Amino acid sequence: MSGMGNGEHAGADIGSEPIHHTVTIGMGCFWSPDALFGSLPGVVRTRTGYAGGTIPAPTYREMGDHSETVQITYDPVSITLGQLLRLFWDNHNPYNINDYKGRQYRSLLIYHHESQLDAIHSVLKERETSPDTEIVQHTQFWPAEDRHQKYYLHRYPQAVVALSGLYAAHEELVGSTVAARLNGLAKGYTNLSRLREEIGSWNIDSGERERILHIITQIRW
Ligand code: MHO
Repeated sequence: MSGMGNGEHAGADIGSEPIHHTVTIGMGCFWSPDALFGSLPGVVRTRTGYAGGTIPAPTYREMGDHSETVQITYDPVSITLGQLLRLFWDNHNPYNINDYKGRQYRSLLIYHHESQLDAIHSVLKERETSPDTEIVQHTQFWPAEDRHQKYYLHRYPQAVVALSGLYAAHEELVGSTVAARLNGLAKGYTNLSRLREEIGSWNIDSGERERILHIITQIRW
């Protein structure tokens, strides 16, 4: 997934290939925002991880000065950064009174390209008060352990087993749009009929579409 950096903003026209953008957000425990943003049409991929600090190779137990974050890759034609940011600020408490959240849970917004600053400033202007969110440029993102990826989907082991038939590597499964949506479904941020309708509009071959629909229809959500 090295292709998720700044390079994705370069090159205005690469034919019909969609250009994806990335933003990384910290808004407390990363399980729920992984599901919230993963449920949204236009979000291509989510990953939980540690960012915003300096120690190398952080883990959940030894996070050091990093924060829990979700890295969101999105198609800016389908969903704007402004929409993502409104959801970000409307779905957590972005104030850190007396540092009660500590670094692990602080409100953090990491932009991946300077062109994202305009949207950040204009959404900030819409707000009545200015949040304590720290806004910094992306340097390094350390993916979290498997058990923290698509956390709510783990409640449906059948779904994970079925999906592993679609993806050769576990990392591919975790990084798939389908897993992001199903994690959102498992948490209750979307519903089955909305999801089926969306999958009907995806630009994938009909065999793959059938296999995905078959899997999600089999499971009792
Ligand atoms: N209160 C949650 C936080 C987990 S989140 C990955 C728990 O430990 O159950 O920080």
